[in-house]
Amino acid sequence: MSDTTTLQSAPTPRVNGVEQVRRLVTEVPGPRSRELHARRTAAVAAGVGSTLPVYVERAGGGVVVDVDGNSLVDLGSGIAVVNVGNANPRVVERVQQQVAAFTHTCFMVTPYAGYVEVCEALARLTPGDHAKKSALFNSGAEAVENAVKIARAATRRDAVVVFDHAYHGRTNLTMAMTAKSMPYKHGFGPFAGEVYRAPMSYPYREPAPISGAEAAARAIGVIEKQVGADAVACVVIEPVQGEGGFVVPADGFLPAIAAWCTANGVVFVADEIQTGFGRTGAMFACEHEGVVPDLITTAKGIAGGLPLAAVTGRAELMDAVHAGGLGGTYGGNPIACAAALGAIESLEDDDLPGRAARLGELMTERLHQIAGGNPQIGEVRGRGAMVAIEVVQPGTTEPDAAEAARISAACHAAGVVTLTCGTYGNVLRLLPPLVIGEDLLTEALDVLAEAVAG
Ligand code: PLZ
Repeated sequence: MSDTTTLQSAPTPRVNGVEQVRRLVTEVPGPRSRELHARRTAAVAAGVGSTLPVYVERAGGGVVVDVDGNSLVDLGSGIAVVNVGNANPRVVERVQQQVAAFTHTCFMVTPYAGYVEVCEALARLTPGDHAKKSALFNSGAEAVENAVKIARAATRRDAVVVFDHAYHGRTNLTMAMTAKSMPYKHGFGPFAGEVYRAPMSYPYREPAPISGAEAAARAIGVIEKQVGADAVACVVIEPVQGEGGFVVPADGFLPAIAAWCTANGVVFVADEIQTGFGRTGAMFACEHEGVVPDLITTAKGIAGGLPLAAVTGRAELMDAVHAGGLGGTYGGNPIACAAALGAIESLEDDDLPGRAARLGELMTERLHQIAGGNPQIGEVRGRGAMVAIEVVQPGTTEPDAAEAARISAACHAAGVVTLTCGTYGNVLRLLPPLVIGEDLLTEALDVLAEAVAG
């Protein structure tokens, strides 16, 4: 190597043609984004929001490039969707082949192999070694709706139990199952009946420390008194709550709820729509506590950005539904299935669950360091590459949504895409693509540190 080459810095890597850098060339959002935003405001319904109105031109690895040429670090993954990275090459290749072969026949009319292959992969990857079957849908909410249909058909019971801070979707039944009123439910009732809410294990917000087993006993007490065990078709729970604030229940909570379900003929449904496909450092979050759900709902990370969702579960439960009772025009669309097969291949071949664990350690360590000097950070929590800070009034546990919004906005202005969540709107969450470079993630955390410090 000559002297001149050693003086040059290593070229920044590219993924999908996207340089893996944070680089701002205009203010955020820039003029082109603002122009598009004005058109959008005239054409798109006001009820559809956007966290950060920069309009995207290209994305890959850990970077999103906007129409003004700004490169932003992606700590959102399109809400935990592009775990394998945006336009992941394996996804792109399979989608391109499929889209050129046929785009749609409807699995319910003339089926195709991709759907079957995705269901085979789900049977292999989801927790438990029992016989499993799956049905495919388009969105997370649709998967949750169908899990409830299956549980009701299998048990011939009506009641659905969900938890405080839960998020399960925006359709009528899933709005009823979602806890938070504004913005998800406000003004949209009446909601579906036979949905009951039990207290969650939310360690940071317990008035006094209680164990996972105690929190489960509290929830079970509510269910038995207010619903009756023999009326319950299913208990639906996110193993780590997503929209509700990245709430990680105390150890032992999930296994105790699952065991109670088994003992009472209740279907235990894990909603792994946000936690699934490597995000938490395991393929599915239930695995951290050895919980084997009867049914599991998946979406988001399953197909690298194409709309696909699934219900997977015990074959005898899945088969309890009469022929023709499950379906939909687009469920398991061939292009979405091709994308899923590419995404799953990448998750497994590149050990992305392992990478999630590593990225999680990196983020958690840094966030604890940041929290040390900034008393508005009440808690750092999460699992794997699903981590968050809960922002409070210093010295209290009083939620401070305005401060969380300020920190998030400061990150946006500096070219880092961050999201907030939580029942109280005071949780800043980090969900990087699992393929993000560690240097880039570290740089984004530097930006976050500065944003927190103000
Ligand atoms: N279950 C656990 O996280 C979707 C919602 C974004 P859909 N979460 C992101 C928003 O504001 O609409 C989600 C989830 C869990 C179900 C869903 C619903 O999945 O694909 O958005 O319907």
